[in-house]
Amino acid sequence: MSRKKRRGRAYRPGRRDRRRTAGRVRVLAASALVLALAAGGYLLFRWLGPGASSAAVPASGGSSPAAPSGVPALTVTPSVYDLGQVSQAAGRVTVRMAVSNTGTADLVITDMETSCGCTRAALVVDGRTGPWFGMRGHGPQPAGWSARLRPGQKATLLVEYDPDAHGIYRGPIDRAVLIHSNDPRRPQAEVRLAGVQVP
Ligand SMILES: [Cu+2]
Repeated sequence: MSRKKRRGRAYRPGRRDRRRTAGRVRVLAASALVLALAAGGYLLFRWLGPGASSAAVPASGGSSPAAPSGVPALTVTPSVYDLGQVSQAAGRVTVRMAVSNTGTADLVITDMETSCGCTRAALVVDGRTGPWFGMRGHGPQPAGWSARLRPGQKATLLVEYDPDAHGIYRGPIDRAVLIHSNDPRRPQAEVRLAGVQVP
């Protein structure tokens, strides 16, 4: 019964088709509006965006001014820090790694995390130490923090290892720190902490 009804309607041109056409026109108009807004937004971004602002700030590293098409690049040295022998009796150890923006646009570090509850990391930028980041779900994970490094700018990554975190432990240590940034080639850069825990 309802089948017949549907078939009947499908063959009858009229108000329904006009409505459908009007709907299509509306969809087309909405698509055009979205495209226009996107194009406008892009032009505004090119005009006011990070390229424009970093061009106003003299880049301390490169001789060429940061082009709008510049790319940030996070470099951390060393990529593996060997603690050697870590004495559990001596307690916590903190090491420093050199972080720099070797790219041609502002580097924005938005988050950090470690691979284990015994390890935490903080970034020192312009003499100011940021919050400590630990393992997701097992350590501090501050929200709303970010650090900006201009092209050529340097910072210091502090990594702290707590030998008491796993009770009495003897043996090899291999921990990682992940640095999340806008570096398109390495959005999650990993550095490692190695060593051997002894009494
Ligand atoms: Cu651990």
